[in-house]
Amino acid sequence: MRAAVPLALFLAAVEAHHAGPARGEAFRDPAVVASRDGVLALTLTAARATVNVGSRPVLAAVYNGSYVPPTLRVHRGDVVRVRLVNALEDETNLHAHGLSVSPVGSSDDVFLHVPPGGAQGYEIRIPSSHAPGLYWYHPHPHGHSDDQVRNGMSGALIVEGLLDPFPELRDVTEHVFLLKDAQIGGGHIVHRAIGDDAIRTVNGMLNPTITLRPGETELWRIGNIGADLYYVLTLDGHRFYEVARDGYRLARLVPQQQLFLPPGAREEVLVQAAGPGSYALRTAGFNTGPQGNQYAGAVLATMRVAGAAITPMALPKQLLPVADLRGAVTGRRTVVFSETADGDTLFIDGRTFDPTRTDTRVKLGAVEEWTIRNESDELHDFHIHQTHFQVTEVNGVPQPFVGYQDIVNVPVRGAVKVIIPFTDPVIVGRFVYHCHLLAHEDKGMMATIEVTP
Ligand SMILES: [Cu+2]
Repeated sequence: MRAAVPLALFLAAVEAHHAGPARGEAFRDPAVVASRDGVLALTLTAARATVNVGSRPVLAAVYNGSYVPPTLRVHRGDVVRVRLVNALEDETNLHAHGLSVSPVGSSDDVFLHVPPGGAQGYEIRIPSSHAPGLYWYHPHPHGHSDDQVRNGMSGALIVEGLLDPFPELRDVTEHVFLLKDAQIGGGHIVHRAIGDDAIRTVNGMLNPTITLRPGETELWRIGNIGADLYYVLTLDGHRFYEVARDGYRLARLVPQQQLFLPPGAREEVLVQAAGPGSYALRTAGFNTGPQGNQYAGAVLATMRVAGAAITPMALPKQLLPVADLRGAVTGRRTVVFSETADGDTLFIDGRTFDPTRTDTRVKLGAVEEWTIRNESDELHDFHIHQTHFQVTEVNGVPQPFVGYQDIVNVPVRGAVKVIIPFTDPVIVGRFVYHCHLLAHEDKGMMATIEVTP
């Protein structure tokens, strides 16, 4: 489990939002660009444009003139060729969040910055052994990441094959739910304190209606691809059956009453519709701590169940085995998150980000246990590029092993332990780890790591 949310806080928020906004438009999945014959070729132009956010025209910095850019669908072994054109006034670049791919050259290299007016070709090779699931792409230029993602520069990337090993699930209808929050003033995206007056959208829509038949099973691929907000999801009258976290399939199906998605996290879940009726998909109000932010919940979408009933399919309990890394640890480190009293400067191990400094050196083949300590009075979430990890402890409490993830919440004045495999030769090179509240990352809470052969 990701660290739990206090139940009282959660229930209070649900109570406060029973009267959600009226039902909106019909749910739509984002547009798709799929690979063909092993190649996905695409130009992404970053520019200001008037886009549609919750049925309102808003001036925002976006990719290809859309608040929700295309979902990229690739197969294992494919190559992704993106030409990034920067028509913004600030530098930008492109990061493929969660992919275990090369961090060097023109692959997933966040040290590479594209100046205003410039362009850059990226070529990202997806290994044939890559984990299938939901990943995402977004800009990662230090100092501008928060601004650009807040504007809407983020989209989904799906590596096909998540349900392939399970014949009974292969024909399940799937939908992509991309969660973004927007602060809008005077017809454009504005920056207020994190969460203040933010509207919460799914695929750029306010409370869209998704329709299922009674008993129907669907795969919902949910990504928190906003910049700074936490989501705590519930679906009235239903449970979620968790298949994968952050693109990594779990060893078994995990029933969940709620899904906790810190900034950057993804959940892929099966939903099995109950009887006819209307059920709200909600996110609860949230408080990130005494030095953090507090924001309201919202109804994100409405599930309408109608039509001829289907006999609910039997869901598998076990998925496929996942290797438990606890016996494989070769070394240990501690990483400390802290910040100044005014919250304007944030540190990892007492230092702000410096791209020219190498903070951590690891030999390929190492499997390390990292203790991530939060010495501040607000939440942070830890993310490392190019690899996933296994969460083993939260505030000293051992966590049951069910799979991997690439985002973990770090409680206020608390600590988590994770085991990170640096074993895939494709990740050799320099990359980063950071807090995925992008406002924090931009204010210094990021560090560099080099994996050497
Ligand atoms: Cu943070």
